Amino acid sequence: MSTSPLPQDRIDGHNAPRRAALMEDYEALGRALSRRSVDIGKIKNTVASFTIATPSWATGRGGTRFAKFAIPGEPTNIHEKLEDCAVVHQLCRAAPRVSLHFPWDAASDYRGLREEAGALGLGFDAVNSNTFQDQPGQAHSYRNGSLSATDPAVREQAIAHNIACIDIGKTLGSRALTVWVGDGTNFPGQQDFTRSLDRYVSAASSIYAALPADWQMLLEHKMFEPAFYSTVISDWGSSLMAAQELGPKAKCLVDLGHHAPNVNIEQIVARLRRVGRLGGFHFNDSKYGDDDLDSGSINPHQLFLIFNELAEAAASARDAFEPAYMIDQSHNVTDPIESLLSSTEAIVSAFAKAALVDRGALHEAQDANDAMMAFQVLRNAYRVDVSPIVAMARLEAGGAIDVLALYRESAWRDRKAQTRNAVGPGTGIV
Ligand SMILES: [Mn+2]
Repeated sequence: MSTSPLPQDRIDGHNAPRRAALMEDYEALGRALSRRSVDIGKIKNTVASFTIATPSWATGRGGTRFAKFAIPGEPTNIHEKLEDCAVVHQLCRAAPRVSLHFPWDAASDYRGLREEAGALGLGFDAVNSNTFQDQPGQAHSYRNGSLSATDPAVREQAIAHNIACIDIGKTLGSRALTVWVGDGTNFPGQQDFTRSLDRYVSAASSIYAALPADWQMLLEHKMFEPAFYSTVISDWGSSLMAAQELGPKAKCLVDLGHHAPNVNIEQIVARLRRVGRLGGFHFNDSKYGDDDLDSGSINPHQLFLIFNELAEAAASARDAFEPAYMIDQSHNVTDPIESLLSSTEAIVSAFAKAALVDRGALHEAQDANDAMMAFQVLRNAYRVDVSPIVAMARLEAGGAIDVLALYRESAWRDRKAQTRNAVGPGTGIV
């Protein structure tokens, strides 16, 4: 039985007065695209098939190293987080899976949790392990690292935790384990670069051995933070090296904020794809570092160029090309549901624009070394306002034409503030 958080009549009632205007915009865009021999219906169907995962931790207010400012009605447990993710999916119809993080999302009954999510219209994406902080009652501290720690007992504990995450994921119906470690150094000479990577790969191989046949292990790199001099999996090169040593089920996960400033991320996408090791994405935006700002809020053009590479890869795929897409942001100053809705819209729009790129014309211009026309092919796709396509795909799937307007009308957060426990002041990094 479905237990959608918002009544469908409310969504239908919201859409009714907006439907005619959307139809008008959609048809006008359809005429403009048909002059370029593009069938808007085909693009809309491609857009409708695009989905992204939401992370459970992004449903609560995030914080900085300094503070977290909670809002009334914020979720305080996994059940409430699932409910909020279901609201996001119900309105945007593009976020049907949730990515859990352990032990933050620990529950007593994972079979029951899977049923609960299913009733809300949700499934589960990759499970995420956490060896970057200590938990109450834990035998060994991760203060000196986890999978790359010098103490074998610490490494064993980190391996066991990752294997426990895989076991939970099996019950939930997940098919991937995402591993990011905070291991690294703050001083030159603190650790040997080579030996710490050796320890990481050796420990990771014990986790890899526990993966079910149809699972993937996604390795997430990050250049700095919490370690500020070096990290053990610092960049896509180290990540690829580790993935290749581990085996074919190990792939690289690209978090858009985990690079040096101005790095050409779209080229990294193409490189990883070339060797079949592009496992997935964590979407967010960045101005200075790992800012975890809302997707598309700072550099929507970069987001488009990344999707352009993904579309190129999908068009020339020799085998299944299904990268795991997830939002990974910290919502410090907004209602997290609003940020997830707005970010999903930005991500789906970038995907839609990339689908509009005339690949034949692009390849022709590239082969003729016509730099200007090659660029114009991308520009012609980028400048199309695809919002009628995205809204139409959403409407046809039962979602809202104006997601933020409907969310505000629903007074969801205010209503939840009456029933959910308050989150006290505290610090939070996520
Ligand atoms: Mn991430």
